Amino acid sequence: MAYFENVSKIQYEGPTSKNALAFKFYNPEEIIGDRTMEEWLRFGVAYWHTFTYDGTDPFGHGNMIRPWNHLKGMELAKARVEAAFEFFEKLNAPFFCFHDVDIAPEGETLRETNKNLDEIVDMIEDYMKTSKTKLLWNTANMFTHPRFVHGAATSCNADVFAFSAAKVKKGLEVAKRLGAENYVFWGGREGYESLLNTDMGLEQDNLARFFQMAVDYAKEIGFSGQFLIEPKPKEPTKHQYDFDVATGIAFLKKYDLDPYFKFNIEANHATLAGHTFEHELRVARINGMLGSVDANQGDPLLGWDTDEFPTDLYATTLAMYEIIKNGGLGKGGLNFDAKVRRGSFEPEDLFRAHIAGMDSFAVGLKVANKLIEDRVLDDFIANRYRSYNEGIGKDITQGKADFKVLEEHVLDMKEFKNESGRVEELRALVNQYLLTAF
Ligand code: XUL
Ligand code: CO
Repeated sequence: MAYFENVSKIQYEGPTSKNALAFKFYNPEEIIGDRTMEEWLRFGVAYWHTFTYDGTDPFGHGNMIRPWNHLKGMELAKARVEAAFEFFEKLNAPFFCFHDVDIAPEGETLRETNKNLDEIVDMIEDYMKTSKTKLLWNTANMFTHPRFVHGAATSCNADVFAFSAAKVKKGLEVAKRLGAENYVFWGGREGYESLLNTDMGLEQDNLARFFQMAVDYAKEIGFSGQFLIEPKPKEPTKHQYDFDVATGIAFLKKYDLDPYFKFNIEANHATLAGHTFEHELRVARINGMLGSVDANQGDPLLGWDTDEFPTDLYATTLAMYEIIKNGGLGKGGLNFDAKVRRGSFEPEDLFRAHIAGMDSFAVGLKVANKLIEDRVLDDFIANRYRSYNEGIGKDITQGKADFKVLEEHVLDMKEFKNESGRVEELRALVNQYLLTAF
C-alpha cells in the first residue's frame, strides 16, 4: 500500500525547475571536492517530527493530515514503519533517526515496552535488508513520561536513574542490531528548575556515572557506533547541564569521558545558547569533537526551539564551511531535527520541507567548497596572524618566550601596527560567492 500516493521518486531537475517535488540543487552524484554530495551531506530523516508529530502545540490540538491517523497502538506503529520506508525511498534519504518511543508504544512496564519495541525493530530490520536507508542514530526518550519529571540520570529518585539506565541498555542493543552509526544522548530534563532544591554536584557526578556505564555496556556488547552528546541550554528545564559544546567538553574532561564522546550539534540549540550555529561547530571542530548535526533553524523573532527546516543559505554555507574543514562528518550526518509548520499539514508538505532543507544544504556545500578551494578566508586569516610566523611571535608559539622576554620586547615600543579586520569586506565576499556559485 502507498501512503504517499501523490508523490513519486524525487529527482534532481536543476536550479531552473519549477517542480515543487524535485531537487533544484541537491544532486546526490555530483562531485564536490573529493566526494559526492551524498557522501558529504549524509542526510537523515527524523522519525519523531516526520512520522509521529501530529501538529500539537501549547495552544492547539493535533491537525496534521496523515494517512495513518485512523490507526492506534501497534497497528499505528507498524503503519508508520511502512510509511517511513516508502518516504525514505521516494526522498532517496540515506539515513534516519529515532527515539525508542517514536517507533513503538509504551507498555505498563519496561518489559512490556521492550516487547513492543522488539516487534517493531524486527520489522525495521526486515525493511533495512532491502532498503538503502541506514540508521544514523537512535536514542532514548527520557523526558516525555511523568516519571522523568525531575530528570533521568540526574533525577533525585534512584529508581528513575535505574529505569533510565535500563532504557539506554535496550537502546544500545537496538543500535547494535540495526547497525546504527551513532548513539545520541540529548539531556532532555537533565538540568534544574531551581538551585534551592538541587544537589548539583551529585546530579553531575551521577550523569557522569551514567555515561561511563553506557560506555562500558557498549564495549561489552560490541557496539562500535560513535557516542554523541547533543548540547542544549534550556527547554524544557531552565538550565540544562549540557548547555553548549564548551560546557560539554569541560564536563567530559572532568570525568575523563572525552575519549568516548563527540557532539551532535543542533542549529536551534546553538542560537538558544546565544551562539551562532557556526560557533558551536567551530568549538567542536577545533577540539576534534564534531560528530554530527541536527540540521534545523530557529526563528529569531520567537527565540525558542522552533525546529524549522533549514532554509537560511548564509547559515548552511557557514555550517558546511566548518564541516568541510572538519574533513566531513565521519559517521555523523545532517539529521533534519525539524518539523513542518503547523499550517503545513498536508502529507506532501513532509516532502516539500525535506527538499527545501536538502537543497539549502547542497547550496551551502557548494558555496563553502568554493570559498575553501579559492582560499578566500584561509589566505586572509593566514595573513592576519602572520606576526606569529617570525620574530617574537614565533618565539611565543614555539614556547620560547616568557614574561621577561616579552616585557623587554615592548618596554620602549611606541607604536603598535594594527590592521583592519575588514569584516564587512569578507561578508560581502561570502555574498558574492553565494550569488555566483551556480
Ligand atoms: C530536542 C532535540 C531532540 C534530540 C534527540 O530539542 O533536539 O529531539 O535531537 O532527543
Ligand atoms: Co535535536
